[in-house]
Amino acid sequence: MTKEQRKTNCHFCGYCCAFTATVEDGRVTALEPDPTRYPYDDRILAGCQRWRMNLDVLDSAQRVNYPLKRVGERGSGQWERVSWDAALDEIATRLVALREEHGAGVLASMIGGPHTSFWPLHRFMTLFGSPNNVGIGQICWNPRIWMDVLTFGWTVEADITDETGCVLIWGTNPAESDNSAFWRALLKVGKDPTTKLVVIDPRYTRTARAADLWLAPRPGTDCALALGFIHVIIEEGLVDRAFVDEWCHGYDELAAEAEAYAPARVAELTGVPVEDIVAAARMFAGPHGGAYPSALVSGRGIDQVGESVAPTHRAICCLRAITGNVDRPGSCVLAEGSDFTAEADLELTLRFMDELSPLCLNTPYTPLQCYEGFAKVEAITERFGRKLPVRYLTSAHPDLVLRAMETGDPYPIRALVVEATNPLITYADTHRVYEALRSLDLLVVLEYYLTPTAALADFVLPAAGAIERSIFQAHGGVANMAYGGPKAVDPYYERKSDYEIFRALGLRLGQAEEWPDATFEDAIATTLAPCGMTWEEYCEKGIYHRHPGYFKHLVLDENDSPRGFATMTGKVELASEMLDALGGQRVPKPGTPRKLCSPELIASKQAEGFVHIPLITGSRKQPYNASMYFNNEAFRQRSPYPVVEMSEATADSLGFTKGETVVVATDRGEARFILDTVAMCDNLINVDYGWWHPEWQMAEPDLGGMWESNINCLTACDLGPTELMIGTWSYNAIDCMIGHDDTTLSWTEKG
Ligand SMILES: Nc1nc2c(c(=O)[nH]1)N[C@H]1C(S)=C(S)[C@@H](COP(=O)(O)OP(=O)(O)OC[C@H]3O[C@@H](n4cnc5c(=O)[nH]c(N)nc54)[C@H](O)[C@@H]3O)O[C@H]1N2
Ligand SMILES: Nc1nc2c(c(=O)[nH]1)N[C@H]1C(S)=C(S)[C@@H](COP(=O)(O)OP(=O)(O)OC[C@H]3O[C@@H](n4cnc5c(=O)[nH]c(N)nc54)[C@H](O)[C@@H]3O)O[C@H]1N2
Ligand code: SF4
Ligand SMILES: [Mo]
Repeated sequence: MTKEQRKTNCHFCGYCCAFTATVEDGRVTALEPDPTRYPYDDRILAGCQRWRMNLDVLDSAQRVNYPLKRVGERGSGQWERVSWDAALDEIATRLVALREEHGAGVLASMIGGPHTSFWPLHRFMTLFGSPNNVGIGQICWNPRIWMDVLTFGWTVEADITDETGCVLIWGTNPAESDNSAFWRALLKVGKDPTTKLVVIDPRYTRTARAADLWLAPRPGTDCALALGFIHVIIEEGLVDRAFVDEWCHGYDELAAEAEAYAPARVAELTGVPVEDIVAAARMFAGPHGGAYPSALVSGRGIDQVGESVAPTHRAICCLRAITGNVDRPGSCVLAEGSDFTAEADLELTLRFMDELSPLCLNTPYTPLQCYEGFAKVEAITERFGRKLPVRYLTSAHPDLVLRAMETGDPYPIRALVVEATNPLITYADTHRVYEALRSLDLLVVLEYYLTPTAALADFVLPAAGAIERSIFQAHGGVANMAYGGPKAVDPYYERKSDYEIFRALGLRLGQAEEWPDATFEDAIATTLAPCGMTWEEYCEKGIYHRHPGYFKHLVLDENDSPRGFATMTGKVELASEMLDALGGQRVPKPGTPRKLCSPELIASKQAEGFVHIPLITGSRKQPYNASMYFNNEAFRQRSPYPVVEMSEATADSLGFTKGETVVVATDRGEARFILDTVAMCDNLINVDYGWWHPEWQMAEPDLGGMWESNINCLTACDLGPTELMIGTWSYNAIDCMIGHDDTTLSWTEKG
């Protein structure tokens, strides 16, 4: 018997904490936090409810351990265990036949949150010849990346230091979504009387509770709020004139736009009191304008508000710029591209741009989020040696991909690879996704578990998870940072890492030349080579990181002139020349919220006693993560059912009672929840997302109970009413009908 201690990492959230595994005869028998490696912090582990699950998940009875092939009707739950060779040979043969019949665009892929390295999938897709990668691109971080890049030439990070005078947290709730050093830092800021913490969120979250000032705008009105801050800062002479005069382009245009956003009007538009608008603007700008640096972090709350998403992010960028909070210590600092090979190069997309471009479905619908738009912006950032995360910034719009599946227009998409996502639960418009997936000729799902999505597959391929695969978390290459570490053991049973699976498939499709590294670890060693770190050093430290430094626009170029910003004008663009050139807005103007209830639905539901009300969905909560961890018994006991939240005053005035079952509906569909009352904006509801029953039979018609409390049965992703540069659809700031329901929710029958 052998017994060894091995370094490894957890991957139950994006933080990838370091652990030491005790390995006996190829099996992990114990796991202990590793205080020697990034990002060790005993408070993080104390606050984490998940890390002890690692051993159970590694050998859970519910894991898929062998390749499965569908033998019955699609969704019938009848599977045959097949060998890897049989599965991959058949998938490869069918893909080649489909490509011959319909062209390379016939294959699409879908991904989810940052659960694994997605570049092997995208390298496979690129070499196959298809640009049809659908993912979270338009609704998660991506709007921020785009607008940061168009305004500053690269993405911006908060640099919270002792000098920071104010931290503004906008539409993010790290208390629930990010149990990390960042949340710990905010708790410290909250307690520090010399640093102001401002939180902007319609709900009184744990993050809001830590704040000096909490602003609760009505969802989707944040762009008006940001323009209101800009208005106050200009009126009160708090603008950093020196920075604006020398380094900003389009100040007068922005000022003219902000003119119309006096606090009284903004208070009406947003529901935030005038005095709070003024106080927050003063706190961020500093008492004499630029007296101290301020940092700003935004999140998903403002990433998913459809038409308003780009202007909101742009207004926030302008707010940073006019207060001089750009690349100054303690403020908002421009990240740097990675010293190691960027994901854009690993995916090979840039190299095959010319072949992929003509098949790009997004052209001309979303002129920024498409291959042409990407190429225009990339040409500018490239001058500074920065490679943008192409897979996010070109991800195909789900409306267009679903349409190509449904109708064959403009060409048929007949096959789909799904990796580390559960689109029947997490993508918008479940009914539509369901019909489209059912209609496919070939659906391949790489998973840990038989999820509702996997239940519809032709092949389910068993994916290796953390501990049994190495981790290289690189944030798409927008920061000079990667972290993670080695696997402790080889995958259990016949599971394989995602890298192994796509390489094996690639080899069958004649891609051998482009997959020179036999293992993921070899591939990471190659990736790290340019920054001078070996794989062994990376495993030892758990991180590669280089701080980007400050005032980088002042670095002298070859002509001894300050190099400026990587934008069309070389300055921070308060008026965006690129958006203008693409047919978008030069300066930010708020859009209108997405309506999902037709007058007919409103009338018919009102007749049944329903109420028409604004809706936000999916605000993060521990212990779950999107559609994951519902199979954890302890979690289920602690957080037993999906909820709709509203304020007590709203419940009272609308006649709802805490604990009752309610039904929520739009034109797209409906779902049921248990009502809870919490501190939040009045006349608004917040609905959980991700809920299904992993313990139920994973076959039609129930598909793991996914129709009961799945909020994405109500949402939509159609292109028309979205933001038209990126194509962001709405998970927040939508409308719905809510009413009483006499049915007993299946979740409440248990126990
Ligand atoms: N209504 C609404 N919808 C939303 C959101 C919202 O707020 N509201 N949020 C959106 C956002 S921001 C995101 S990022 C998405 C998240 O959506 P998803 O990423 O689709 O959600 P998860 O439940 O995290 O799905 C992950 C699936 O991947 C599997 N998995 C985990 N790790 C691995 C791995 O290493 N390899 C493989 N092959 N599989 C793995 C898990 O078992 C799980 O079934 O949801 C989006 N959808
Ligand atoms: N526990 C848990 N943690 C997670 C995840 C998870 O599913 N569960 N998912 C991971 C992923 S994929 C992501 S992208 C991150 C997201 O992490 P966060 O950015 O923190 O995301 P949310 O909690 O969805 O949204 C933040 C806040 O935005 C508020 N909000 C909603 N609409 C608006 C609006 O119109 N304006 C403003 N100002 N605020 C609004 C909500 O009330 C919510 O409190 O979390 C990650 N961490
Ligand atoms: S914080 Fe995240 S990565 Fe760290 S132990 Fe918890 S779940 Fe795992
Ligand atoms: Mo996300």
